[in-house]
Amino acid sequence: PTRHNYLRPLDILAEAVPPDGAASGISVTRVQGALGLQLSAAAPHAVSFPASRIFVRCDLFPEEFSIVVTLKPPSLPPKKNEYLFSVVAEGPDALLLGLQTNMKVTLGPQPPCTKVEDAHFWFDAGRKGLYLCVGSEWVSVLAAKEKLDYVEEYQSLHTNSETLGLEVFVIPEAGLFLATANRKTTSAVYKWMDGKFSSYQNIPTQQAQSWRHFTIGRKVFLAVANFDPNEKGQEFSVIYKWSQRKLRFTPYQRVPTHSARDWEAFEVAGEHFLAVANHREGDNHNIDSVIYKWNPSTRLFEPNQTIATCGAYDWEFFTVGPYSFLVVANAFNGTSTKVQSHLYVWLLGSFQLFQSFLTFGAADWEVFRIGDRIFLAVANSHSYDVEMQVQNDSYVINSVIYELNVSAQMFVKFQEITTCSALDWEFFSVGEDYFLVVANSFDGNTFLVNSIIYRWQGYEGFVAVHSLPTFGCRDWEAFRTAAGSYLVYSSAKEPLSRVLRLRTG
Ligand SMILES: [Ca+2]
Ligand SMILES: [Ca+2]
Ligand SMILES: [Ca+2]
Repeated sequence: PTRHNYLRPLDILAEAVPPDGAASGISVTRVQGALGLQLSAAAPHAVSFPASRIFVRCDLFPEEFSIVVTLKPPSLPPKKNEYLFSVVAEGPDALLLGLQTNMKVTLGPQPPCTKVEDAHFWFDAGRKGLYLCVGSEWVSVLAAKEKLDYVEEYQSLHTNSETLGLEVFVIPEAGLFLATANRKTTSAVYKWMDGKFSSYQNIPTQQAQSWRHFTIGRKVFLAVANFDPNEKGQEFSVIYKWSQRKLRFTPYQRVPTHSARDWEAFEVAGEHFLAVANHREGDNHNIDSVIYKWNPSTRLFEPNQTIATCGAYDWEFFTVGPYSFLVVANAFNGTSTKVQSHLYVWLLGSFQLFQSFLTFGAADWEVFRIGDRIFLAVANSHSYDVEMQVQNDSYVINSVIYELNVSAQMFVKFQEITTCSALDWEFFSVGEDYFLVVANSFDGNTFLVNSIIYRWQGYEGFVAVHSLPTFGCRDWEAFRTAAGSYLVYSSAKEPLSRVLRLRTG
């Protein structure tokens, strides 16, 4: 059957009610301003009309349609075969579909859906969704479109010290966790319990910059990027493994790094990789960052490829169809923050240069998809050049969103957004809307600057919708629980991270 896009919403009752409604026991009534039809209980009646009257240009009854019914029953006796709406075949008068009046709607948490509940409804008040039990599954039949209304402060998380990176992750059967990369000698893992993050485990780190959670098979790992050497002068970052027995992270592998800023974990052709962003070695920012590959027989990560970087800050991995990409944020070459950040593509067993972007103290790349469009946003933190006089506004600069042009096989500038020493972009969605939040950290005078939430508005691109006062904002993460959607951000300038709740209406 062809699609019948010309079908507009129809007032079925208006079709069905005969002009002399009153004579057939139907009267027009008004309840609280809403016009309705009252069916008299005394005279049983079938109000019907042939479907051909509405489907004038199609021979077949549509496979899918929806009916909106507002029913105000004084009382409904549970009679069998009493329908609010039915579709009857022509000729033999066989019932094709019947919407019964004695619908069972359960409220509260998700009830079981077995044979007993078949054809029952469940209304999830939290998510404003109506579900129908079909077979043994709750099928969504009506879902309210969630819209971001505003954000509200939800939890103040006092941390061991200033927090540079945040990582939110789920461990199956253990729960939702937040790892904080703290400036001083102890970082922490928090567990979401009773709707709050509670202290769960402290982990000694050296000026930790970020955490990266990843899994290999059923093994759960958490890698920390240590910026400083330890008290013995040894410089390394550590991969921790989740112990199913201790229910804690335990050290698994030490990896020599140089002022590590970031770890990225990814899989290419069934093999597991970890890439470290080495920021500098001593005063030298022009060093190698390293991609490690998991060796399934030694069960260790081994160096696989080195990539020359300058003041590397962040790695971001993504795929486009069969292609794997890795992009690095290069922040500083020793004299200038105006450097090329490079995008690499996996070809013949290694990453090869694909495209370069001029960036200014690039601190973060964020890849995201809207429909079938692919975007890459860079957070530019600082415009600085030794040879040029440092300008006052060198922190208030543009960060750039690029979009993949598939036919040109390259990313092209999509939008520039003015940011204040941007350190992170985080993409998230609420209902059918897409958002980007930026970590604005410094405007040249103060760390007290607003971080901004932008909403995707199609042709207009991203438009600022919320301004959130932050202090030395360093990292944003979005996460969801059964109870709702949240954002959490860290501060590099005070030992306080904040969880914000996304209020939807
Ligand atoms: Ca990263
Ligand atoms: Ca990011
Ligand atoms: Ca982030």
